[in-house]
Amino acid sequence: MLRWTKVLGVITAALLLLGAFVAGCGGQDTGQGQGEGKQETSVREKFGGKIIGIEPGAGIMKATEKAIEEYGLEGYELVDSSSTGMVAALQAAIKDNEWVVVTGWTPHWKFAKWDLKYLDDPKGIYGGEEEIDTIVTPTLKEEAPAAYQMLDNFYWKPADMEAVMLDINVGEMSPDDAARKFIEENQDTVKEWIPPQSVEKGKDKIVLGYVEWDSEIASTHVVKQVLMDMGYEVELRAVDAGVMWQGIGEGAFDAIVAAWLPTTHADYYAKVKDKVENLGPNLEGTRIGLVVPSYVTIDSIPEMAQ
Ligand code: PBE
Repeated sequence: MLRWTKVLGVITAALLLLGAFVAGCGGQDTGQGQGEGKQETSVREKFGGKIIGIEPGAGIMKATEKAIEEYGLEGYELVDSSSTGMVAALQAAIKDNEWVVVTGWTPHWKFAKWDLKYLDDPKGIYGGEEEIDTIVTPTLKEEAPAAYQMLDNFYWKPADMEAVMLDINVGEMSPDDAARKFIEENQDTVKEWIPPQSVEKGKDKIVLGYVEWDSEIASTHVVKQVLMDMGYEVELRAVDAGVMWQGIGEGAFDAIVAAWLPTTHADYYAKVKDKVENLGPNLEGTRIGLVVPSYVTIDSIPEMAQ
């Protein structure tokens, strides 16, 4: 027979356990909005006092140093990393639902993979919309007229570049395979880049300099494959941003398709401007800035100082 004292005992024990559980949950809170004596976690603490950067030579790193100064973010450390390191930090934080702020840019496949947002930049430190220009060495026009014309005609849309980036980074294709796939699937676009047969090929080999940013891996490999289809031998040289600009300035490279202008690479460009030929944009509508997962509850860079 069921005894009431026993039933009451079980209920009491259950209530006590529930009470302990609720108290335990409260204790694990971040402390935000809690009673006296507990400090609110600052925005800076939530970000671990870090901004996850990429390679030191990138324009976005210089812009971020300036942003730290202009917005009074001295408590933050800008961490040197790489494009892959930045994405890995983003991925790890998102997995744990933690706050993270990274140097980010568009076009980039990370926006297709995760729900992310740019922090507003009211002082315009990161500049507005930009373009990516194609820059060649001034002798290329005579040395390889067909390659020169192809590079001059090369123009695509952010969505095109994103498709190639996604195949490489999410689809795990090699950059060359992803470039070939793009060419096969976009024959009308690619046809417009290739000059008529009557244009002279000139020298056999074309050297392209680039930096291993995801966006530039995509564009440079597409150009490589198209030039190869035109009968050129193409050598790609993956270097630092500084070396890329120096290389195109000194004629060590025939071309680069990775000039983010007018802001991101302004300093680099100013140094070589008179020694190169700028063939204009190959893509328009780029952006750089500080990027966070959408669940981060601040919306602007000045709020990072809180
Ligand atoms: N990026 C991608 C480069 C240009 C291309 C934005 C990382 C930079 O910051 O220099």
